[in-house]
Amino acid sequence: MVGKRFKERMLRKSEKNESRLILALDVPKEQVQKLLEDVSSYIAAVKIGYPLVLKAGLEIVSKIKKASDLPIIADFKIADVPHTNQRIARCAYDAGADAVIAHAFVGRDSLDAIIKVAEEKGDRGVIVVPNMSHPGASMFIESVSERMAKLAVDVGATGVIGPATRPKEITALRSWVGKELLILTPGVGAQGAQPGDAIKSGADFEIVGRAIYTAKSPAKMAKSMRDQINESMGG
Ligand code: OMP
Repeated sequence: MVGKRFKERMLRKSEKNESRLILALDVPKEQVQKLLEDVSSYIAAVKIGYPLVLKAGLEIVSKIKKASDLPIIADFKIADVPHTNQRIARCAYDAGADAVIAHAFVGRDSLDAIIKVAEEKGDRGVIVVPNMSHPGASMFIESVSERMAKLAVDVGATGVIGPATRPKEITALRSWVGKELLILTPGVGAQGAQPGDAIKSGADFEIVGRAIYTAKSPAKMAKSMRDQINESMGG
């Protein structure tokens, strides 16, 4: 498995902040600093994707890296031919990302290319997408999610994305990927899942964006969601 170092970092941060929450930082760059100041002690990692990077530039990853010790997951949903995948992953890791998110549907060679870069860059993480949280996932992706989850294991990925919105599919996902791979689950809050439901079904972390960053007090909301998840785990 690639990315053991990234996985250990995430788990250490998770333990320190007693948190299974990942913040989806899909906000304008002007909001980043304050939001991170408010919620950093209640989360285990941040996920940075196109909504922020396409406006702020890739250097926002480096800036956040310098300003905070939270693990950074670059959510570029990488989905291209092998050599392009490799270049995208290299850009993300060079900017300071600890892990990248990549689509599985492009096939084994495209994922292998990313895993190779992750190894070269010092055991960074690769999170593969075998399923998604939105209703449209039922059109195509759900029907092949078992094969894609097993591909994630075969290529040596660090983890997979699972749909918090459909907890039964997380239980199935866990049975396909085994214990070692991390399962990160978006869909909590704005997309309808309750904090804790995905973890109870076998996930390791819950990804939350809008429910936290549009709240009147993001700090209170992050703390409350973190605590709800912990209570659901019996902690
Ligand atoms: P909220 O719906 O605002 O909590 O944000 C969820 C975050 O997770 C966004 O950054 C989405 O792009 C991302 N996401 C999903 O919502 N569903 C998926 O199936 C996969 C992802 C992802 O890979 O992070």
